[in-house]
Amino acid sequence: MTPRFLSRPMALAALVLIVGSALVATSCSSSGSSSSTFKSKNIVVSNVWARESAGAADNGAVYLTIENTSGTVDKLFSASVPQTFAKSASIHEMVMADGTTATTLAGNSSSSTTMDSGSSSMMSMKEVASVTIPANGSVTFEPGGRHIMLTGLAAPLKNGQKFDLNLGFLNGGVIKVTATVKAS
Ligand SMILES: [Cu+2]
Repeated sequence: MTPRFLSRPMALAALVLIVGSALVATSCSSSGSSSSTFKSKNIVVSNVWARESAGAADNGAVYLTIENTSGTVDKLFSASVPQTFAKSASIHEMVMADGTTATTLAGNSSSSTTMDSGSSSMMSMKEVASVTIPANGSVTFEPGGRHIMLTGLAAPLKNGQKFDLNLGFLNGGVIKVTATVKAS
C-alpha cells in the first residue's frame, strides 16, 4: 500500500465525484431559475412570466400558475408592482362579447384561434375583483385567458428582464414573486 499505488484510482474517484456533483448543481440551478416557485402559507405561485413588449407598447400582461395546497378555498384579490415600473397592475379576465367569462380556451381551438388575432370583436378583457383558487386546486393565468394587466410601463418589457410583482390572497397573505420576460 504505497501512496503512489492508491493515488490514481483515488484521484479518478474524486474527479468523478466532483464532476457528478457539479452536474447536479448545474441542473438544479438552471431549473430553479427558469421555473422559480414562490410560497406563502397555502399558496404556491410558479411559472411567472410576461411577453416581451412589441414596439413601444406601454401595456403588458403577466401569466402565472397559482396552486392552493390547503383544503380551504382562497382568493387572489390584488396585484401590484413598483410605481417606478408601471402605473398599475390589475387582475383581468377574458370575456365573450355577450358577457360570459371565457375560462378555459385551451380546449376550444376555434376560440383560441380567434383570440390569437388579438383584435377580435368576440373577446375582450375586463378587470375582476378577485379570482377564486379552489381548495387543493390550481388556476393558470395564460395567454388568451386570465392575466395580470400592467398599464403605464415605464419602459417596454425586454426579453430576459425580471421584475417584482406582489400578489394579495385572502388566506395566503401577500406574496412577492419575480416575473421573467420572455421573447414573443
Ligand atoms: Cu388585460
